Amino acid sequence: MGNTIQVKNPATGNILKEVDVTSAADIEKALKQGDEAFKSWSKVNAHERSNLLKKWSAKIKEETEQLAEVMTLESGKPLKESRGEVAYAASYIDWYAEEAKRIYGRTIPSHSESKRIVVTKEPVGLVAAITPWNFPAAMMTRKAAPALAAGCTFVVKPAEETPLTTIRLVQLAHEVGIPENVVQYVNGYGADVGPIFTDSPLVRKITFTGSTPVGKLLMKNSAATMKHVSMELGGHAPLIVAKDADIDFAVEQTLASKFRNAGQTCICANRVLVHEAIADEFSEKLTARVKELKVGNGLVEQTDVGPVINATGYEKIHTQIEDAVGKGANVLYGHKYDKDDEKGYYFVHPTVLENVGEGMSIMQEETFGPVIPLTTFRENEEAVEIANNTPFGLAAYFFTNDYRTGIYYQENLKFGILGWNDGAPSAAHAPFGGMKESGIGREGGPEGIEPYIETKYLSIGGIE
Ligand code: TXE
Repeated sequence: MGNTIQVKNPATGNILKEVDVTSAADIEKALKQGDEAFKSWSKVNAHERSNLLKKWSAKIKEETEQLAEVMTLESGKPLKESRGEVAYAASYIDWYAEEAKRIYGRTIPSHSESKRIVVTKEPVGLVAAITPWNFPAAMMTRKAAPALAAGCTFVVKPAEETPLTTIRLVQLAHEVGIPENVVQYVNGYGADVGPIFTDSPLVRKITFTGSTPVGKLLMKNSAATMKHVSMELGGHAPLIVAKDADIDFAVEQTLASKFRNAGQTCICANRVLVHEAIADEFSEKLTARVKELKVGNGLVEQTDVGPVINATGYEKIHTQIEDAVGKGANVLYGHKYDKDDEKGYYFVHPTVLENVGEGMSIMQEETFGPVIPLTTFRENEEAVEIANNTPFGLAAYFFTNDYRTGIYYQENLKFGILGWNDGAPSAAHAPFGGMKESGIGREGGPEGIEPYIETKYLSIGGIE
C-alpha cells in the first residue's frame, strides 16, 4: 500500500493533489469510533437529526460553485453537470431529512387478551460505504443521507480517482454540527480497504456503487459476519424507439441519456433499438445533433463531453468500438480519439455506429463511454427480447405515444428503472436500483431508507 494517492485531472493528466492513504490501523480506528458514536447518535431524536441534515444540505448548496469546480477537476465532467450534481446530491439529503421523521413502528392486533405485540424500528448500526468516481457527490449523499437519517453512523471510502469532493462533503457535515465520528472518510485502494470493511464485525452494513465483479466480491465477503448489503452495480440500458415515437423528442432524450458524463453513467442508454420504419430518419437526426456536441476540458463552460476517467476506461471503450467496426458496424460519426498516454488524458469523441449486432461486445457489455450503437427491430416482442438479453437489469427506456405499446414495454422489460418518453428518470424521491446482476436494494424514495433500518418485535405478556 503506497502512502499517498495522486489525484489527477483527467482532462490534462496534471496532478491536482496527493491525498494520504489511510493506514489499516487508522481504518480500524475509524470503525471503532463510528461504532462508539452510534451509541449516542442513534439516541439523538429524529427531529434533531433532520435539522442537522437540512443544515448540511444548505451548506452544500451554498458552496455549489466550489464543489462543482473540485468535481470537474477530479472527474472531468463538464462544469454545468457538476453544478447539477451538487443540487442532485443535496436533494437526497433534503429528502431523507424528512424521511427521518417518518420511520414508523406498528402495533399488531394480539391473539391473546393478556398479550400486546409491538413492532419498533431501529438503525442497523455502523455503515461502511464504497463509492465510485462517476458521481463523486451524489453517490456519497445517496448513502450517507438515509444512513444518518435512520440513526446510523457512516464511514465512506471514495474512489481513488475522486476523493476530493467527498472530503469536502464530510468537512461540511462537521461544520454544521454533525459529530465528527458520525460521518467519516478513509482513503485508499478498494482491494485494501474492502476486506477491512467486510471483515469487521463492527460494520453492520455495506453499501456499494461500482462494478458488478466488485459488488459480488463484497457480498461474498460480507456473508462471514452476515452484514446487510446494498449493491448498485453495472447496467446495459436499452433505449427503444417505437414506430410511432416523436422522433425529434426521442433524439434529444437519447442525447441527454447517452452523453451525460461522457457516457459514464450506469443508467445511460447503452444500446439504441429503433423500429426499422423510422431508423433512417432517426439516425440522420441523431447524427446531426451529435456533431454539434463540444468535446473538451470540463472547466470550459461550452463543453458538452469531457474526457473519460482513465486509461482503463478508455481501453474498454476503444476495444468495444474497434470490435464493432471490425465486425462490420458502420461509423456514422466519430470513431476519433484524442489521448496522451504520457500526460495521462483520454478523450473519446462522441461516436454513432449503425448495423451493430448481438455478436459484438458493445451489445453485450456496459460501455461506459460516449458511443451510441444503433440497431433495428420489426416487432415490439423482438425489441423486448433483445433488450432483456443481458445479465444486467438496471435501466431501460422506451419512446412511444401509443399507450398499448408503452404498457407492453412497462410490463415486459426486466429492469428496475424505466423511462417512458423520459431519458433522465432519476430523482431523490424515487427508488433507484437494478434487477439481476445490476444489484440489490434501492436508493432514493421511501425504499431507500429501509436498508438502514432493523425491525424489532416485542411481545408483552402477563397483562391482566
Ligand atoms: O469500478 P470499481 P471501476 C462499472 C463501469 C466501469 C467499470 C469499472 O462499467 O467501466 O465498472 O470501473 C472500489 N473491494 N462501474 O474500475 O473497481 C474502488 O476503489 C472493495 C459502474 O472504477 O468497481 C471504487 O471506490 N472495493 C458504476 C469503487 O470500488 C473495491 C460506477 C468502484 O470501483 C475493490 C463505477 C475491492 N476489491 C464503475 N476494487 C455504477 N454503478 O455507476 C475496487 N473497489
